[in-house]
Amino acid sequence: MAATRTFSIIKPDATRRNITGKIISKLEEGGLRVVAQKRIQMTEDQAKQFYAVHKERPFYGDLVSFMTSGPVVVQVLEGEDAVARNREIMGATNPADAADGTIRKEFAESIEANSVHGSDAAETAKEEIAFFFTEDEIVG
Ligand code: IDP
Ligand code: MG
Repeated sequence: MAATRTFSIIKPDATRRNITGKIISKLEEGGLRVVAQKRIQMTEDQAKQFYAVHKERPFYGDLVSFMTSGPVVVQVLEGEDAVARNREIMGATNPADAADGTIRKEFAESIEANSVHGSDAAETAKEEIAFFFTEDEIVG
């Protein structure tokens, strides 16, 4: 199967605890390759737009505050079946439900501060990558 791409964020709870390297190691050990990466401070507008799909959910406001509470690392990951592979390595949204060995099981603080974001489908991956990166910033 050909390599595909997905979009990933290392969230503020993880940058705050200086564990971005540990998280990237999990992704790499899981068979994914970082082909674009930058550390940014997300603006409120960016966070609102990025999570617009959740705007009716009760946690939306808190989520936007959390995602802008410190720097994040946005990245494009490449590998076989990258979207699903990344979701597998991340584990369930709620760390209490996440499988052993997953990033969220090992590192997440809570259902909100759960250390990583990963696209949920090929189409969203494409949109999310384009939201943060230009094609010439992606170097496979
Ligand atoms: P995902 O990140 O596993 O795809 P989504 O349902 O898309 O999960 O939710 C997006 C993000 O919103 C989660 O990663 C988490 O940070 C936050 N979130 C999801 N559900 C809750 C909740 O019930 N309370 C607080 N925050 C939540
Ligand atoms: Mg999601």
